[in-house]
Amino acid sequence: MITLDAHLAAGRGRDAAALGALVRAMAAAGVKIADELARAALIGQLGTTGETNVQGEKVKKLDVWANDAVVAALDATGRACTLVSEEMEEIRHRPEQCAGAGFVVCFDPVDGSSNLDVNGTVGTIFSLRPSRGWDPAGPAALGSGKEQIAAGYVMYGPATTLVYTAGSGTHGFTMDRATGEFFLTHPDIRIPKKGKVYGINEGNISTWHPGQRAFVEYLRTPDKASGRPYSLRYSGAMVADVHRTLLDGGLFMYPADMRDPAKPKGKLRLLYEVAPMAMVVEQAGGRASTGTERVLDVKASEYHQRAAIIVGSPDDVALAEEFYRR
Ligand code: FDP
Repeated sequence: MITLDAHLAAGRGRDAAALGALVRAMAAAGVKIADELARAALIGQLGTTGETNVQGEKVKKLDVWANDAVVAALDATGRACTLVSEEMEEIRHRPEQCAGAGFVVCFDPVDGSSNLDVNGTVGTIFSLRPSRGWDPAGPAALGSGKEQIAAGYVMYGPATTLVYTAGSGTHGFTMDRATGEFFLTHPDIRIPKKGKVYGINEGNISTWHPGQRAFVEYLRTPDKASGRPYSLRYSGAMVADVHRTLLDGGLFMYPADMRDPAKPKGKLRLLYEVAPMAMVVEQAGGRASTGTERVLDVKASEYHQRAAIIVGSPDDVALAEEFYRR
């Protein structure tokens, strides 16, 4: 079986070596995080630190620990010019790591933190953009999600899985727990054109756009010919819900809160959740939309900007967009 190392070594393009080093670093951090998660209840690593972050959320011990693990692994590559993390209010810019093929790495060390204390699935999401000519003074210079040259995630479930794309297909690897080595188990993933499952937090229904409400109502309405009703699955961790959607088809949605229609509010973060997952799914033949535009066209104006996402099978996402237009 092909290892992640061999797969990355076969990468082409002028930044392939640096890109390979950074994806390997994410895998190395993933091995450590998987181990820490498995022991967390035994070594006092569950629960919160007692601090509250800028978003007013309680900081979990494992969020901080995993952030440090990812930063250390990326730093060791010498290519991590700028780091943008969900767990760091400020970006971390290291000019000495920007020479040649330096990268902006955006990451969420533990996605789905609310699952941590209940032994649920969580993940780590990452996105790489070239730092060439980038002005660290402003996120606008990052451009849209189309500037990403690689993106992926590690999922800590019954098995630890790494899925990544460097712009030519989406590939899945499974970690051998005995050695920490990742093997290619899901080469060139192709998402089904249409699915049978949708994932969304329906508790938020009163805040949705009318098109979103009508679309979910449509998915729930029986009609044999079009394969309805769809089933609902929602894990509370974007990584787990997107992974299921990637393999089985259907939709994962976190739409905007439209209580003030003039100010739609997404929940998930554009740079290290929404844009990377959009690239991963598009590279597998899927689509990702905010409901009204392609996710990868959205430009960041803030590092911790939030955005809506409807991601999954191409026919299902296209239909969702149609409901938003009605
Ligand atoms: P969490 O807040 O637990 O870290 O990253 C945000 C995220 O999890 C996603 O992983 C998940 O899909 C979503 O939020 C869950 O939010 P709700 O609890 O509002 O459904």
